[in-house]
Amino acid sequence: QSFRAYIIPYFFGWFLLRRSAREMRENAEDFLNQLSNSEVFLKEFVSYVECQSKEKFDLQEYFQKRPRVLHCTTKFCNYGKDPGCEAYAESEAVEDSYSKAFTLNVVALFVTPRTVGARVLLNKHQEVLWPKGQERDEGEDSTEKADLPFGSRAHITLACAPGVKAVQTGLDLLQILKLIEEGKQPTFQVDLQKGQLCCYGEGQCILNLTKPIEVKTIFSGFYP
Ligand code: 2AM
Repeated sequence: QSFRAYIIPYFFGWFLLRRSAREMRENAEDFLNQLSNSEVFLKEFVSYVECQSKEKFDLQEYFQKRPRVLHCTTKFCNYGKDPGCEAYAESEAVEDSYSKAFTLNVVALFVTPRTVGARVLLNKHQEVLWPKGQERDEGEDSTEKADLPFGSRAHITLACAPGVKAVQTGLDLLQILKLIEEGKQPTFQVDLQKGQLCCYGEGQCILNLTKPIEVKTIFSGFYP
C-alpha cells in the first residue's frame, strides 16, 4: 500500500478573496433585481418554475440557497472517491499553483429555473488546472456530438433553487453554450445595465457583460 502524505480535499478550486466575493454577490443581487423588473423575462421564467403563487413570485426569494464561500471548482474529488483525483492532486500544475493567487475573468452571468451562475473565461495559465472531460455532453446520443471547447464549463455558482445541487450550475451553463453553438437564435433579448440578456427558451438566459469582471482568487483545496 502506497503512503500518501496529504488528504485529498472535497474539491479543488479558485476561492474568491473577500472583496471580490462581496463584489460578485453585489453583481448577482443586481442581476436578479434587474431581471425582476423585466416583464418579458418574468413572464416566461415563471412558467418554468415550481411555486405556489405565480402572481407573487419573487426571484430573490426563489434563489435563496447561496454558497457560503464563492469559488470556481476545478476538480470535484469527494475526498478521493471521484475518479482521477489522485492524479490531479499529484499533478505538477496543482503542486505549482497550490495557495497561489489568480485573477479570474467573469465574462457573463446566467440564470435558469434551477441556478444562477457567473461564466469564467480561463486564460492559458488557468487552463493547466482545468481537468479533462468536464465539457462532455452527457445527453442520450452523446457519442455523435462533439464536446464544447475545453474550459467552457468554468463558472462560479451564485445561487440555486430549492432542492437543486450546486453541480447543476455547470451543466446549465453547458446547455446554454450548446444551444448557442448549434446556432439557436435567442427567443427574446433584454437590454440590461451591464449588457444584453439573451434568452434561449425554457427560462435559460445569459447576460454577456460588456465589461468583464475581474475577481481575485486563491487556488486551494476545500475541506468542510
Ligand atoms: P459548482 O462547482 O457548480 O458550484 C461542492 O459540492 C462543489 O463541487 C460545488 O461547488 C459543486 O458545484 C462542485 N461539484 C459537486 N459535484 C460535482 C461534480 N460531479 N462535478 C463537478 N463539480 C461538482
